Amino acid sequence: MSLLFDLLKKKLSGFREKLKKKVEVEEETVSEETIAEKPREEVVVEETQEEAAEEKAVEAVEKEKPRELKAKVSAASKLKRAFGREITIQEKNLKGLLWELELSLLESDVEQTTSEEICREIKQRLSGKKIRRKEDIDGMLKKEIRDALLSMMETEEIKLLREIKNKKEKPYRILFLGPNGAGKTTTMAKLSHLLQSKGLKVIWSASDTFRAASIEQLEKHAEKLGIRVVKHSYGADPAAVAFDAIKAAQSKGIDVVMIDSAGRQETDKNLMKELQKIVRVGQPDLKLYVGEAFTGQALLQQAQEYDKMIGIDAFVLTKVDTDAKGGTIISLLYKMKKPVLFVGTGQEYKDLQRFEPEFVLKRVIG
Ligand SMILES: Nc1nc2c(ncn2[C@@H]2O[C@H](COP(=O)(O)OP(=O)(O)O)[C@@H](O)[C@H]2O)c(=O)[nH]1
Ligand SMILES: [Mg+2]
Repeated sequence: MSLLFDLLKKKLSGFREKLKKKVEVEEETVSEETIAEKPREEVVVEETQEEAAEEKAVEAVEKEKPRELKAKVSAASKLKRAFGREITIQEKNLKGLLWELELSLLESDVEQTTSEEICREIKQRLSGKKIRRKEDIDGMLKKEIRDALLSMMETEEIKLLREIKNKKEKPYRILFLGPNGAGKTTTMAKLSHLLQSKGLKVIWSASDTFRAASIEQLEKHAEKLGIRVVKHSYGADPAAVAFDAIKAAQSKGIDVVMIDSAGRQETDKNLMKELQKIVRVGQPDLKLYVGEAFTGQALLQQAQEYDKMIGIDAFVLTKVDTDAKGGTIISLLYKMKKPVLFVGTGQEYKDLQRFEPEFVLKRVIG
């Protein structure tokens, strides 16, 4: 790391000197008063062959090192120390920063094409931008990167509580989708706990009739939370269970039905047919895809397949308390344009947080 920084420092100090000289020459001939009257002049930063060679050397060293965007933003922004009146940022000045950003994104598990597009967007935002002397360039660069990432993560907001309360014909129906072990059942329990704390009544449909012990697992949670489970036997038709649960909710005035489901491979045709039938019969208001936040590219592929076959309205990303780097969430939001409602932050009922984009930014760019 230190070798890398030495190279960067050398490169930036050469750059600084050059700018300083240029500005000093200008300031000898132009007084402060005339500067005020004159239209602003631009100092365009040119790159010498020497600098280009250094850049290559920096890149070679960087290839072997772990990266930290936080440090790199700050290093690249030393551009600022050049005391020009106004500097126009050119594409070539951004090469190093963008390269670093892309690697940081990839290391945070952002999918390849998404990270390329993010970098392109940031290049567009920054190229040609004029920087005034004394401007906080560290802050400016970070803000541009933040803004670009935020705009790429924008999705339509779903206010779940309001939707549940506004639904005229009770119950509100939520179908939980996603691969085995992703955390569907646990998330169902957490979300129920949350809704119960808001005074809503919940009932469950044990529509994972495939995996051994799934009904018992549901019943254990149900007992702790005081929730009724509608169940059939293993191997039964999951859509029929959902149908019964909805009927039970209608007759008892229960606000929300949560439908569990089995998660095998997304390529499993029978599973997809089973889920399509649950959708036909159960008419869910919300199809919630539960995925593990750290699975990266695989999560995106699975979710796209589920979306094609079943349709997804929103996501819950679980296990962010483990090694989730956050990049998966960026790719998911960018590629699928569907909101992430919650993130799972542990195994307890309370460990469900509303998703905020800041949460990802903190992890990805510091
Ligand atoms: N650390 C952590 N573990 C979780 C989280 N959500 C679920 N789990 C665990 O993941 C495992 C599988 O969860 P489960 O709900 O059975 O997944 P399902 O097969 O999709 O229904 C269980 O051991 C859960 O306790 C989370 O947010 N954080
Ligand atoms: Mg389950």
